Amino acid sequence: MKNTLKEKLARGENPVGTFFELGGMSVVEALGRTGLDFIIIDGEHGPFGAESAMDFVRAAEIAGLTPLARVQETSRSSILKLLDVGAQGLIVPDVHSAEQVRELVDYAKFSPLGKRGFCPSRKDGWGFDYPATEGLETNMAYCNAETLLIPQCETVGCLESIEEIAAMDGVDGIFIGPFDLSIAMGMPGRFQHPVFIKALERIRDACHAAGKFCIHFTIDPDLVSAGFAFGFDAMTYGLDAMVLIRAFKDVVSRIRNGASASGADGVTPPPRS
Ligand code: 3PY
Ligand code: MG
Repeated sequence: MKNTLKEKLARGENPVGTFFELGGMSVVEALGRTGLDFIIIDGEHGPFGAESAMDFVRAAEIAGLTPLARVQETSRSSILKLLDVGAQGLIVPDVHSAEQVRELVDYAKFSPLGKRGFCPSRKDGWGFDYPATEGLETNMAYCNAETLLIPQCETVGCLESIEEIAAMDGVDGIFIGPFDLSIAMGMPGRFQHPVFIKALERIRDACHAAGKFCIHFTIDPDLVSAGFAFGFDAMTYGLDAMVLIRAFKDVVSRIRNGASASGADGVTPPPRS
């Protein structure tokens, strides 16, 4: 299946996604009605394994969202399984070195880029979908191009090697983890600190010098546009659970303050006099 997130990035559009933590295919369907471009099925901080991720991938495909998945750990089987169930890109957390990323390329990309193990699987309709129908070499080249390997830059080791990592064949882009990166840099949550901003600039510039994309993450809705203005190619806003809580808190507080009772939400009729 063509990777629409990759196409949008290539066209210089500003894709926006969110972390999927709540579980449930109805949640994926609902997110498909929001205008978001991608979801990240979170196997690191979320509870999901490959089996439930497969169902969320299916739901995302139907809902018009690009299904990315964050792997639980940097092992061969974590990576292989999520790609085989059809995730169209992997976010890989807790990367510390270029060496480790070379290993990730081996796990995630077929020959000649890496050493990904092959078996007909859901990703290619168990051997019955294009490009499996065109032969193994075409299938492998197609998967290499259409499934994105995206290490996270969230450790000092990764930051220090970011130029080498971003330039590596098989690495499609970098995802910044601002929470862990700021913690690792000894400035937890101080996202406006000049040293932290310098680090963000370094990561962004390393990606762009290598012709790769750079995705950032924020839990502040007002910082999504600021992220694009800063030069990030895609933004991830929040977590589904957090956005749901915020939305209901807002509605409840408006109800308590009488705003919706007066018809101010444009939906609720004003009270009869
Ligand atoms: C971070 O900010 O560290 C992340 O990994 C986002 O989930
Ligand atoms: Mg992190």
